[in-house]
Amino acid sequence: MHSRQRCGTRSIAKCLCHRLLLILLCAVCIAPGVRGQAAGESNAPLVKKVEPPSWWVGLTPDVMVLLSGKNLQATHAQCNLREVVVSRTQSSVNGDYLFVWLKFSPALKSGTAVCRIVTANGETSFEFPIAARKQILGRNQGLSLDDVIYLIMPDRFANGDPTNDDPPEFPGSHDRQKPRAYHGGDLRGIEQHLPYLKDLGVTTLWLTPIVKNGAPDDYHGYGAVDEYAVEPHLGTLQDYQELVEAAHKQRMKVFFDIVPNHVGPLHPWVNDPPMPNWFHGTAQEHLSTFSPFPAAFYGEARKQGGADLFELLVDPHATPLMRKNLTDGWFFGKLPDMNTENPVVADYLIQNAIWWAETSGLDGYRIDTFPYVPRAFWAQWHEQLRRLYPRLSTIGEIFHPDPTVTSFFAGGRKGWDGIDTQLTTVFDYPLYFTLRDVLLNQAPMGRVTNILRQDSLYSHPDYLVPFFGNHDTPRFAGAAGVTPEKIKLAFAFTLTVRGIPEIYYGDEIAMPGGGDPDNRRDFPGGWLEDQNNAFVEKGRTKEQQEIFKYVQSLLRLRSEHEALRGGRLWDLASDDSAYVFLRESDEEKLLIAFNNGVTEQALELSLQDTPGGESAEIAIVFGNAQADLAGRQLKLVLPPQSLSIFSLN
Ligand SMILES: [Ca+2]
Ligand SMILES: [Ca+2]
Repeated sequence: MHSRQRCGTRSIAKCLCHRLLLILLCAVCIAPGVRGQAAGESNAPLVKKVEPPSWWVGLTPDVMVLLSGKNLQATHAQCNLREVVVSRTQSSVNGDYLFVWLKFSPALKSGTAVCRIVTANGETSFEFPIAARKQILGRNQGLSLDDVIYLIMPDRFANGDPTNDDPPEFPGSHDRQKPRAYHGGDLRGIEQHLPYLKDLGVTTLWLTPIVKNGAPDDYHGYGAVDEYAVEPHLGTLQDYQELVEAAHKQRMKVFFDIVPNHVGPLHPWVNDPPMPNWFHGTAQEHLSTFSPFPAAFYGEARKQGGADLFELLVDPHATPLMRKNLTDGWFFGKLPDMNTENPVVADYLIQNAIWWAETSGLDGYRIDTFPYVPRAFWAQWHEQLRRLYPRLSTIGEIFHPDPTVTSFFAGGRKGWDGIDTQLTTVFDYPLYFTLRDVLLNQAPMGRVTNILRQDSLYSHPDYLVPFFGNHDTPRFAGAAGVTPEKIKLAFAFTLTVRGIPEIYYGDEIAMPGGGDPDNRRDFPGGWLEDQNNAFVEKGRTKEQQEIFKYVQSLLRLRSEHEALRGGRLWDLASDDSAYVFLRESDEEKLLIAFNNGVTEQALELSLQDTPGGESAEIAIVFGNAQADLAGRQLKLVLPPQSLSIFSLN
């Protein structure tokens, strides 16, 4: 009665309806059979993603598969192939992830394993293709001293496939007028222009990351949301495989830009990690690479009594507390930092690198934000990769001007922490900073020798990668007061000094621009609608052709002269504007003379007690300098702003 009263008279019909509904619902809830079915539908296990998506026969004795989905609290897992045994499983508490460790028996043959996952609420399965390894000559080659690296940002180089410009899942992300939107360049565009790159004389392509990103302004590739998929704007996995194969056919190599330190802010793991300690911290609470310690870069803080962040990383007296912000902090406070101390995370990242190497045949990795990952991980990562790919090379990004910092991360020797990172080599950022100071800010030319003398800090200084520009630095040609002569000097030095040089796409045609993103303009001619096509001579302006020809000539010279590639470097003379050095191989001795000054310079030097001491003749090989050798006395006249190369016989 009370309830009738509460129902009131006006809405009595509605009230009764509610009651009826409640009774019906209760009946459904109480009936035991119905309960199971109703709950079973929403609790049924579901696999949405399998990482890695495939594997190979005879590659490793086991593999860890990460399944993403729903309700994956497995009570049992089994595959249909006898040679594929589930050794253990582990699900996340919420059931969104299941790790499945698979063990392969030696009798395993290629095929697709179908693995069944049983939970308290049902069952599901996933397919795991296991292929035979491709035994093709020229896969996973690694760097040699003969190489010249060319850095490409694929979105900005050439549009080989307009159909992928605006993928359905990223509507409106393509707009060439916006500097931070996708512009349409892709993997096919690179493949189509391999003949141009071959003709220029480079041997090795480094592409900025090609994995799938998540934001409309992630054209640069550094915001991964899927470590196993190719970014749809750039093409497909098949496009990447074909590019590597086509490059190998042209006797070129391909380097993959890998980012084990972090994923993009939109990665599904950020709000739902596979394990509670998958990242260093959580989306809500984490350290930032912005350290609370004195934070000026490039040695400035040291002068003020503090230390900069990278210096703390290499300092045996810095406490772990001081280092933690850099190794465990989220990059820029926003990029989720992988917890590589968690062995499951380490395995995930190592398998990811193996998968890309095996699936594509790539020749090496450029490793992003190298110092931000604890060194013990790098040792482990390299060890496992090299066991499978002994020749694979790695180049680490250590963005710092001090060789005592950069060399600490290069492999080949143990640091004070007892760790050898096994990194093949590093980009020569110290030489980059110095060269820019010399060419753009009137620093003495001789300062480069102050960097080069510190080659003693490296196990393999001949593998260092000199460069004067990349996607993170303002365009050299865009700097104030830069002339074609300056651009030529930048190339001349980078292509004749020791090491394996890197050229940033477009610098060979003096592409202008400022800082990011203006340093990432589209290569002219990469798009059908472009008015000028700098990929061909007749489409280049006079200045573009002048620089292109110069770079091409130097690269040809480099390919013809072993001394320019791997030859030992000997300093002969240096001052404010000049630098004269030898490159010596078993075959030949080349004398290289720079004049950064705006006036002609005459130099006189003795070859006594130098590797050129026994030479009787000097002959010009490149450039317009004059030389006169009388006994062991050498007189040089160097034209303003010039490079000249002589051979000593
Ligand atoms: Ca495209
Ligand atoms: Ca880190």
